[in-house]
Amino acid sequence: MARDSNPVHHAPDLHAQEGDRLTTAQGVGVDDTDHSLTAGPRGPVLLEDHHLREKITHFDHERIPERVVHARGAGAHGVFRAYGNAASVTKAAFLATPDEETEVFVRFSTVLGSRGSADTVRDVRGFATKFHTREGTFDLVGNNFPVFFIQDAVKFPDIIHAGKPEPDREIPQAQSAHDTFWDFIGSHTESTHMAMWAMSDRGIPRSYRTMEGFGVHTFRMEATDGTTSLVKFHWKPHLGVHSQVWEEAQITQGADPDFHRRDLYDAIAAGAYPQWELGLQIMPDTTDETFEGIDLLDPTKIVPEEICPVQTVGLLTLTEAPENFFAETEQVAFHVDHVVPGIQVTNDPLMQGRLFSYLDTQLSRLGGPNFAQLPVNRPRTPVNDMFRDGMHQQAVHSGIVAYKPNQIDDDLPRTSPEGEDAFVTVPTPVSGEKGRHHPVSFTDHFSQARLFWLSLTPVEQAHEVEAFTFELGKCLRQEVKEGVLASLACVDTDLAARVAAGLGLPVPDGEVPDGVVASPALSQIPAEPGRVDGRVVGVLVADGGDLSPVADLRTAYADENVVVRVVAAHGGEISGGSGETETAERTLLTTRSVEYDAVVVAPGVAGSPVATEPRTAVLLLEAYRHGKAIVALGDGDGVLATAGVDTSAPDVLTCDSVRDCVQPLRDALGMHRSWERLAMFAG
Ligand code: HDE
Repeated sequence: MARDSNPVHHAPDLHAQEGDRLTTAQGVGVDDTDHSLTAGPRGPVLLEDHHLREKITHFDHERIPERVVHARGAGAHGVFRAYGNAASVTKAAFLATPDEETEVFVRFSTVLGSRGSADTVRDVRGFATKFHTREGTFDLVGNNFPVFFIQDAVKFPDIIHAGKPEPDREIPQAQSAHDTFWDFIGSHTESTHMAMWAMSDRGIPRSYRTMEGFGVHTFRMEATDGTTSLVKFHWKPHLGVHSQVWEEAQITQGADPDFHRRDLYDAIAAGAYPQWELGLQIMPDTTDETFEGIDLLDPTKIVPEEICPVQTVGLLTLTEAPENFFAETEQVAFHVDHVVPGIQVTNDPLMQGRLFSYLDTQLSRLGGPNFAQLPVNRPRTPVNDMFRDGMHQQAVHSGIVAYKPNQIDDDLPRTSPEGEDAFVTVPTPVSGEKGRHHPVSFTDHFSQARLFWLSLTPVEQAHEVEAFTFELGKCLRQEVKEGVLASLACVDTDLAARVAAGLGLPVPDGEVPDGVVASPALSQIPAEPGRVDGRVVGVLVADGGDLSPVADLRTAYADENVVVRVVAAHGGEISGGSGETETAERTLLTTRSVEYDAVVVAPGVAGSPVATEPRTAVLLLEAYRHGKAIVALGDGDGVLATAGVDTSAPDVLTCDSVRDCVQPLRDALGMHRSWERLAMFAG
């Protein structure tokens, strides 16, 4: 999509920079913006220099408060196309109308870190989507996990205070591996299920493009005929659900803190548009709001896909990076209560608290009540809200009437008569005694944590054990570790024993729930190779070697948008043995294994200084340890052996020619990692 197709760019009334002449904020031409006005060449700077003061004053106020959570994020514009099959459950036009296209803006984020923190930390990821529908704005403010740490919004400041850097020394940044976080988790058994997700591979996604998304709470949908259903939202990535491994995530934090951001923008620039299908789990709207014994108002519970399949109802495609990070990604304001006719909130107490929080925080973050007028937030439908004035008001409202009812203006604007689309709350009955209740149906904190554990494959379980052992191993206080181990002992005896062994602590007793059935859909390991779009293959080449594999691999994977990168000892041009040349895109100094999903060693590297350069061994051994496909072409196997890579290990491919490796390499990429090799390391 061309640059000027950015919808925000073309929003009406947008004051952009205009013309080619430098001016002051008042539009007066500036003759010199590099020298302050002084009395004499070496004299004092004069207060009279308006341009100097205006320029610095504006600069001084360039920063706004970062989000209190989800501060680090990246966004993109795109389009959502409805399949139309959701019409039986919702009257929301953007879902119910076949082929209806709706402009969207999506912002992905981490939760704990500051705006400048690294992308690949272990954390939950935000997945917030603003649908600019023709019936007004719908925001689906979700995460990449389907559950949350707490059941009641009143606990949100507590969990966030516990997870943020400890306030005395403000460390650690963007990390959950510290005492206060695990102190909270150990003393809140309802957090155990979410902690299992956070310690799984899901906590360290490979890319935003390979994350699932979830609305978490149960919503109520209303169809045209008035029938209602209880619904959970899912985003299913076209590329499958893939993660980094922990050491890789840690290396990435230093080697490329912008890894996910860059990946998102690069994919869009390359035309490999990220895509997700929107899915719904549709359940009957019963008076007890439960499904198969699961309380649908409890945000620490999932409904396994095996008992309520996800039905896909539309396709999201991200097509354009923002033109300006601040204007769009930083100023976008989502709200759980931005819903359109056909979609309603429920009494989930976590959701109810969120209904208050988002607008409240945005008032201070965006400096007043008029942020809905910002281009990225502005509804694409006419707005006639009768709100007036306030900080940063952009509109020049005409007329004298801003109240209802009125006689002066024929009582305009009118409210919507019955039958015309307006948001009308479904009249659900409410009764009960006022009080600070603890519903009995919210008290089972371990059976779904166990369900999650049982649904993982052995290698994924090994990663879970490693993550708990790492995080608790970073805690300084014994009672904190013991508190969490006590919860793990109620999830699974083997899990608790393995983590305890790693920490050198005794295994506590725990009562493990009976009769829990696994949900295979929760495992990330694909049954068969998936799509490989946007996957990156690094080809290690040397001067005087054979460079033809670079072009051959590019040709072989051209249709699938696989990126083939030339890695060499030095920058500039590399000359092959037969006179061919390639430009080095990365050098051993500027690259790191984390950039590649697979590494290929070209023929001829073996005899060159590249083979014995220590960074070559680092590159290859990291790729090997992280379960990535490695290909040795021709004499490349010698390079692997020198580096210490076991050439007989799974998915270490030795091939005479590119032709022989194209299919096995594609399959290996499609499986994402060599699970067999990772299982070997997991012991
Ligand atoms: Fe949020 N959350 N949250 N949250 N949340 C915010 O709103 C809050 C929760 C989520 O890219 C804040 O504008 C409370 C669950 C995302 O701009 C704030 C509770 C889920 C984003 C806030 C929760 C989310 C936020 C901070 C417990 C998944 C980033 C800045 C009741 C379903 C949106 C802002 C973006 C942001 C409050 C729990 C998702 C403070 C009180 C559960 C994706 O209002």
